Amino acid sequence: MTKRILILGGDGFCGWPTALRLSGQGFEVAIVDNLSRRNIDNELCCESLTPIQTIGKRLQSWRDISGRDVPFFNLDIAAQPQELLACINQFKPAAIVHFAEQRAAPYSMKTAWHKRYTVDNNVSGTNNLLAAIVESGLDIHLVHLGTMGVYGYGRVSGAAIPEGYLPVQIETESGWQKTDILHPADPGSIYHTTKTIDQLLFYFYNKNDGLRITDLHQGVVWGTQTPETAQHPDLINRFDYDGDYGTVLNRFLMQSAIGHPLTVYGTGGQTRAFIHIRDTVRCIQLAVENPPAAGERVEIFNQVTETWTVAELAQKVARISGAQIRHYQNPRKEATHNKLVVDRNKFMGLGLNPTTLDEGLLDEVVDIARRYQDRCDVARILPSSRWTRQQSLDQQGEAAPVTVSNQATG
Ligand code: NAD
Ligand code: USQ
Repeated sequence: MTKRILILGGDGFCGWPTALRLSGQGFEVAIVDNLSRRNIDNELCCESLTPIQTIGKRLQSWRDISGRDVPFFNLDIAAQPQELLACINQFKPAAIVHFAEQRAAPYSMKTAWHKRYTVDNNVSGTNNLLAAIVESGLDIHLVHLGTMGVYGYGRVSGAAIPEGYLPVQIETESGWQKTDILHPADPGSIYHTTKTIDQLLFYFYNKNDGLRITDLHQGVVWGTQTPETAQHPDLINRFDYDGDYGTVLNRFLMQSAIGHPLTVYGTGGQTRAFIHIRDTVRCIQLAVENPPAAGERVEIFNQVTETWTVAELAQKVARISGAQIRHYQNPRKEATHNKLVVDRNKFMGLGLNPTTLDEGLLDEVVDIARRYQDRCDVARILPSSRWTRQQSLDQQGEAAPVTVSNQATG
């Protein structure tokens, strides 16, 4: 029998290409989404740089092109637990991929309301899902999209971040005992904090109910299209570029296409982990195809392919496009410089062949950012959320540029 997979958050940036990939690979896929991300576009008065179609049009076009049907359930997993359970009981998935959370760190720090919304939505959604899986009595493998931000970004400089568990030795009455603990959490925003709470929920439901769970600690995703979304304009993936939802590399690519200076926050010495959207969908397929055995602890993978400083990214984009680099006062509270070494052997061991920055970069600039540059609202580019009350008072109005250069200073 074909494996059934329910994709929660399947209308989003990572969820949509994943749904198409798995459907195209012969899995029976259904999508759950409450379209909240599209409502947030309305709230922020900003749209995807790419002209994304309604979910109905997307699914109709996919049916026409592939001959495959993907049912859609419009429901809020944080607010409609009974409907979520009914959906699981009706579709009877072998695996559920959980993307359905508010995922922007700046949006989560905007106001007290945004902090409450992010915690309520993400933590309740994950708990409702876990409770529903238990209540269904079905043997379902849960694959969740976590974040590298649960670890902080290299608290012990130069020490590799392990895949979830840290081996430690604890002194006991009878000597030193070895054990594994979850790597200490060190979130840098309310959004990242919700992912650290998710981890504890997974730990508990795995221990108590024996749920089979894979948590994928993913880095910043860049790029837009996958082979499936590129098949027809109606299938195009979303491309966020605004100060809240746009992530750093896609923002730089878009900025270079429209002649805006690259917006480096602070020194640019922040090192982060990155992965192309094509590798995101491959990793999720690998995770779905390699579930932990019954009784095994929560499986944790680091879903990243390379690490760069923000300044290095800006320099790369400036070199290929001639863009100017501008340093702005950092709207966030984060280390000015950090080293980041990440253990990522598990996906490599399962056969992932990563897309690196240098291969894909030009294509993304030319094909997407330039093609849709007329849709960009320049007023949405600079950041509008601040991490602390003091920063809000100090950096009122537009983010102030602090230096301008043709080369980031790093
Ligand atoms: P996205 O906002 O584009 O997609 C999330 C989708 O979930 C949206 O379509 C939204 O409408 C839906 N959703 C949110 N809350 C919901 C709810 N309560 N009920 C039903 N649907 C709901 O985000 P994305 O970039 O696709 O990220 C997906 C997941 O991957 C997130 O959990 C995020 O934390 C994680 N992640 C993303 C990145 C990245 O760079 N984009 C990196 C690491 C991890
Ligand atoms: N940054 C800039 N200029 C910009 C935008 C960002 O210098 O114009 C800097 C930020 O200060 C930060 C770094 O770039 O140091 C990364 O910021 P980002 O917005 O690209 O990524 P982040 O806020 O960390 O969040 C994104 C996703 C989130 C995911 C996370 C993975 O939105 O869902 O969990 O990446 S990770 O960063 O590995 O935790």
